Amino acid sequence: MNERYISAKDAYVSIGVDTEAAMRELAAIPISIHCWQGDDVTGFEGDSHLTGGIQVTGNYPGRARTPEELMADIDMALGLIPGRHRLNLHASYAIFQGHPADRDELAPRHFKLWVEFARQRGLGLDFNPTFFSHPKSQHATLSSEDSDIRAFWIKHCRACIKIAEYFAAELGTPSLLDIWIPDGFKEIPADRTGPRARLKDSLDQILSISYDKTKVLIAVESKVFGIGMESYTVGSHEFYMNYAAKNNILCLLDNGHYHPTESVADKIPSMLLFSDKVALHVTRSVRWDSDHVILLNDEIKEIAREIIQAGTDRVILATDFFDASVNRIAAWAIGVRSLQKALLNALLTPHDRLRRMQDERRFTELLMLEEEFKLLPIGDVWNRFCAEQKVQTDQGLYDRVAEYEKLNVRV
Ligand code: RNT
Ligand code: ZN
Repeated sequence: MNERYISAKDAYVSIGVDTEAAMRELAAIPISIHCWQGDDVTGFEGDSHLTGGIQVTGNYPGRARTPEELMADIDMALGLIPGRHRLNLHASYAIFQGHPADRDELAPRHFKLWVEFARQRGLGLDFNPTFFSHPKSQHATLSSEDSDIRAFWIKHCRACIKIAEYFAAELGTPSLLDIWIPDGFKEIPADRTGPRARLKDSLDQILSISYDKTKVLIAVESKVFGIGMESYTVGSHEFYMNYAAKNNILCLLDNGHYHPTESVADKIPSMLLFSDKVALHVTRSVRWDSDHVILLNDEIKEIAREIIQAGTDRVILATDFFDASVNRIAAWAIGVRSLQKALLNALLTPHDRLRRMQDERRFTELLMLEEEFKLLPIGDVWNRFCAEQKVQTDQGLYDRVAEYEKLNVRV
């Protein structure tokens, strides 16, 4: 293994890339790992089933059913993922300990056990208000024509800001709060403006509370369609991009939320010419926003290249996928590790040389170097990185998951 790494290192030196520096940088990139892969976006509120135009498919056994199971599974997954990361929670993962509260009444105490969990493991926490899987989200939430419904969800979101503020204060690292709502229409809307005007007003009301902007980073996440909302989503890309710019909050790009030929890799550098930071949900859509587990495909590689060229401090990274057709710990491990492999690939890319070739319009050479680069031994660098980080290499990864599965049979 060592020999293979040494020869890989030399191969990268020949194109002007330092593998040691690449591994150092990779180890320092935090990814906010979504808790909701572990239990198929169910949460701990009891009776709710998943709504909001998102769907988990598959019937592989073993989803986490309690906070204890989910925490144990997250621990197992973290042990398979190199580097130090963050945990991304949804409001529906509140732990009530016998005293349930509705979404508009959520408070920091409902997340105390999560804060302890995070503190013990040195993780930062990010947060998401949950605008789906609730009786009051049946028709619409922040864009509702019913003022009581709107007031309920505004209150929920404000409560979540306070919870995120608590996370940041307790853990000493800012918390990203991402607002995604499922509001939209199956059929061609008669009025496209009204719901958006109401959403705008709701967001204004939410942001009018005082909160510590150094502790809570608020982001808005757009979408082009959802299941049952094929014709119109209120929170469209243009809506949120403009809202975020005008109100000095963050825009969050989920790469499953655009028309299939649109590229989030292309959006990142454009956004960053106008804002300091951009937030991402990394996922994999197959024909639709299906939230498949991230793999090391061209889309992810291109996104990673833009992140590395922009500077990793400018792109806030989170994962967002949910697959119930495979072992859920494996899903986390495969997905996050694939994103890290894409980042490693980008860190091993001779960006300056490639850029120069583009500027000098040496397109033949550029094409050739790109193709040469694709076959360099990145796998040997990845294995070395895993070994340095004391996590399993790809070989043997399945056995680790299978062993845990056997010890934790859930029927
Ligand atoms: C839905 C959005 C949203 C959710 C999570 C559970 O299409 O991507 O981010 O996946 O909030
Ligand atoms: Zn998302």
